[in-house]
Amino acid sequence: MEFNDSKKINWFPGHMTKALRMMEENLSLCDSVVYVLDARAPFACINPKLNQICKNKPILYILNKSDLIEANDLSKIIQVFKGEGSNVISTVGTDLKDGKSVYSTVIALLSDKINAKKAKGITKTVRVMVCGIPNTGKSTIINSLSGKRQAQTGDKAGVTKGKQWIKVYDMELLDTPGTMPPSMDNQLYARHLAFIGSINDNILDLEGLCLDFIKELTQKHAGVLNKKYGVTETDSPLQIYEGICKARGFLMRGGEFDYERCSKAVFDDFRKGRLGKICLENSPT
Ligand SMILES: Nc1nc2c(ncn2[C@@H]2O[C@H](COP(=O)(O)OP(=O)(O)OP(=O)(O)O)[C@@H](O)[C@H]2O)c(=O)[nH]1
Ligand SMILES: [Mg+2]
Repeated sequence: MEFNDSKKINWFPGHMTKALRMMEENLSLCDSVVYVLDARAPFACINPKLNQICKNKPILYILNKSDLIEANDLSKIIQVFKGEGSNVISTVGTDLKDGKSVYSTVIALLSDKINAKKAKGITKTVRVMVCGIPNTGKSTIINSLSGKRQAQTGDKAGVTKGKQWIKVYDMELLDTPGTMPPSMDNQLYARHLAFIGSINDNILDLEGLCLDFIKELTQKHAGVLNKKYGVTETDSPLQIYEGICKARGFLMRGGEFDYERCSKAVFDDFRKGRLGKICLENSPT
């Protein structure tokens, strides 16, 4: 089997144009922005279009899915954000305690504004827009923060379709659909977003991407594929791919390799943390 270089990745369906417009329209109602990133690829999760829309509001960056990376990678990433003067915390979206810490950090960030209102006898309702790339855990964090399953969640890109305001005590949170940049100039970042499940699998060449993933893992995370599938990492990426097919029994009638099933299984293993804690980026490229 021969693999062509995987195609340029770009995913910007019409509903994202609509979602970005909705965010622009609603931002003036909001006091701050909670910008949710996937800790496995936090720099790929920065959408310049979103930053442009939010530039006049205080932003709290959330490194979510921090359970899927090692603590030393997490601290390196936090240093990068802090070094740029950004507000940042890490979370496990499903953890109620982390939901509460998102709440208290936002309140602390806006304390001057809240106290100024309080001095005039007004209890301020704090409005927060929760945004980010698809599948980073925005709706999950809102549910943990509110203690109720109010926002729909799911392990694929594009679960939230429209806007939804959710009230928690004196805070109103705007859940928004995940949005991609209109064009992805950095294709390494685009591949990372594809690997972590932030791009709709149906538009991707998963078989070609799996080969890219194997190349990246053998170069930057030696030992991971050997440990999980028993393959020899000094082999070529295609031989490793075929080794995984053999190890997992992904063979078609006639003994041909079932690359498609294999790619789905490898990405499923990675996305669910079954390859171990793997951080694709702990600094910007
Ligand atoms: N391991 C892990 N999984 C998480 C975490 N937070 C969320 N998830 C899972 O990630 C998946 C996506 O979560 P959602 O909350 O639907 O993500 P979203 O950002 O709202 O996605 P869209 O609405 O599609 O943009 C779900 O399967 C969640 O259970 C986390 O901290 N760790
Ligand atoms: Mg959502």
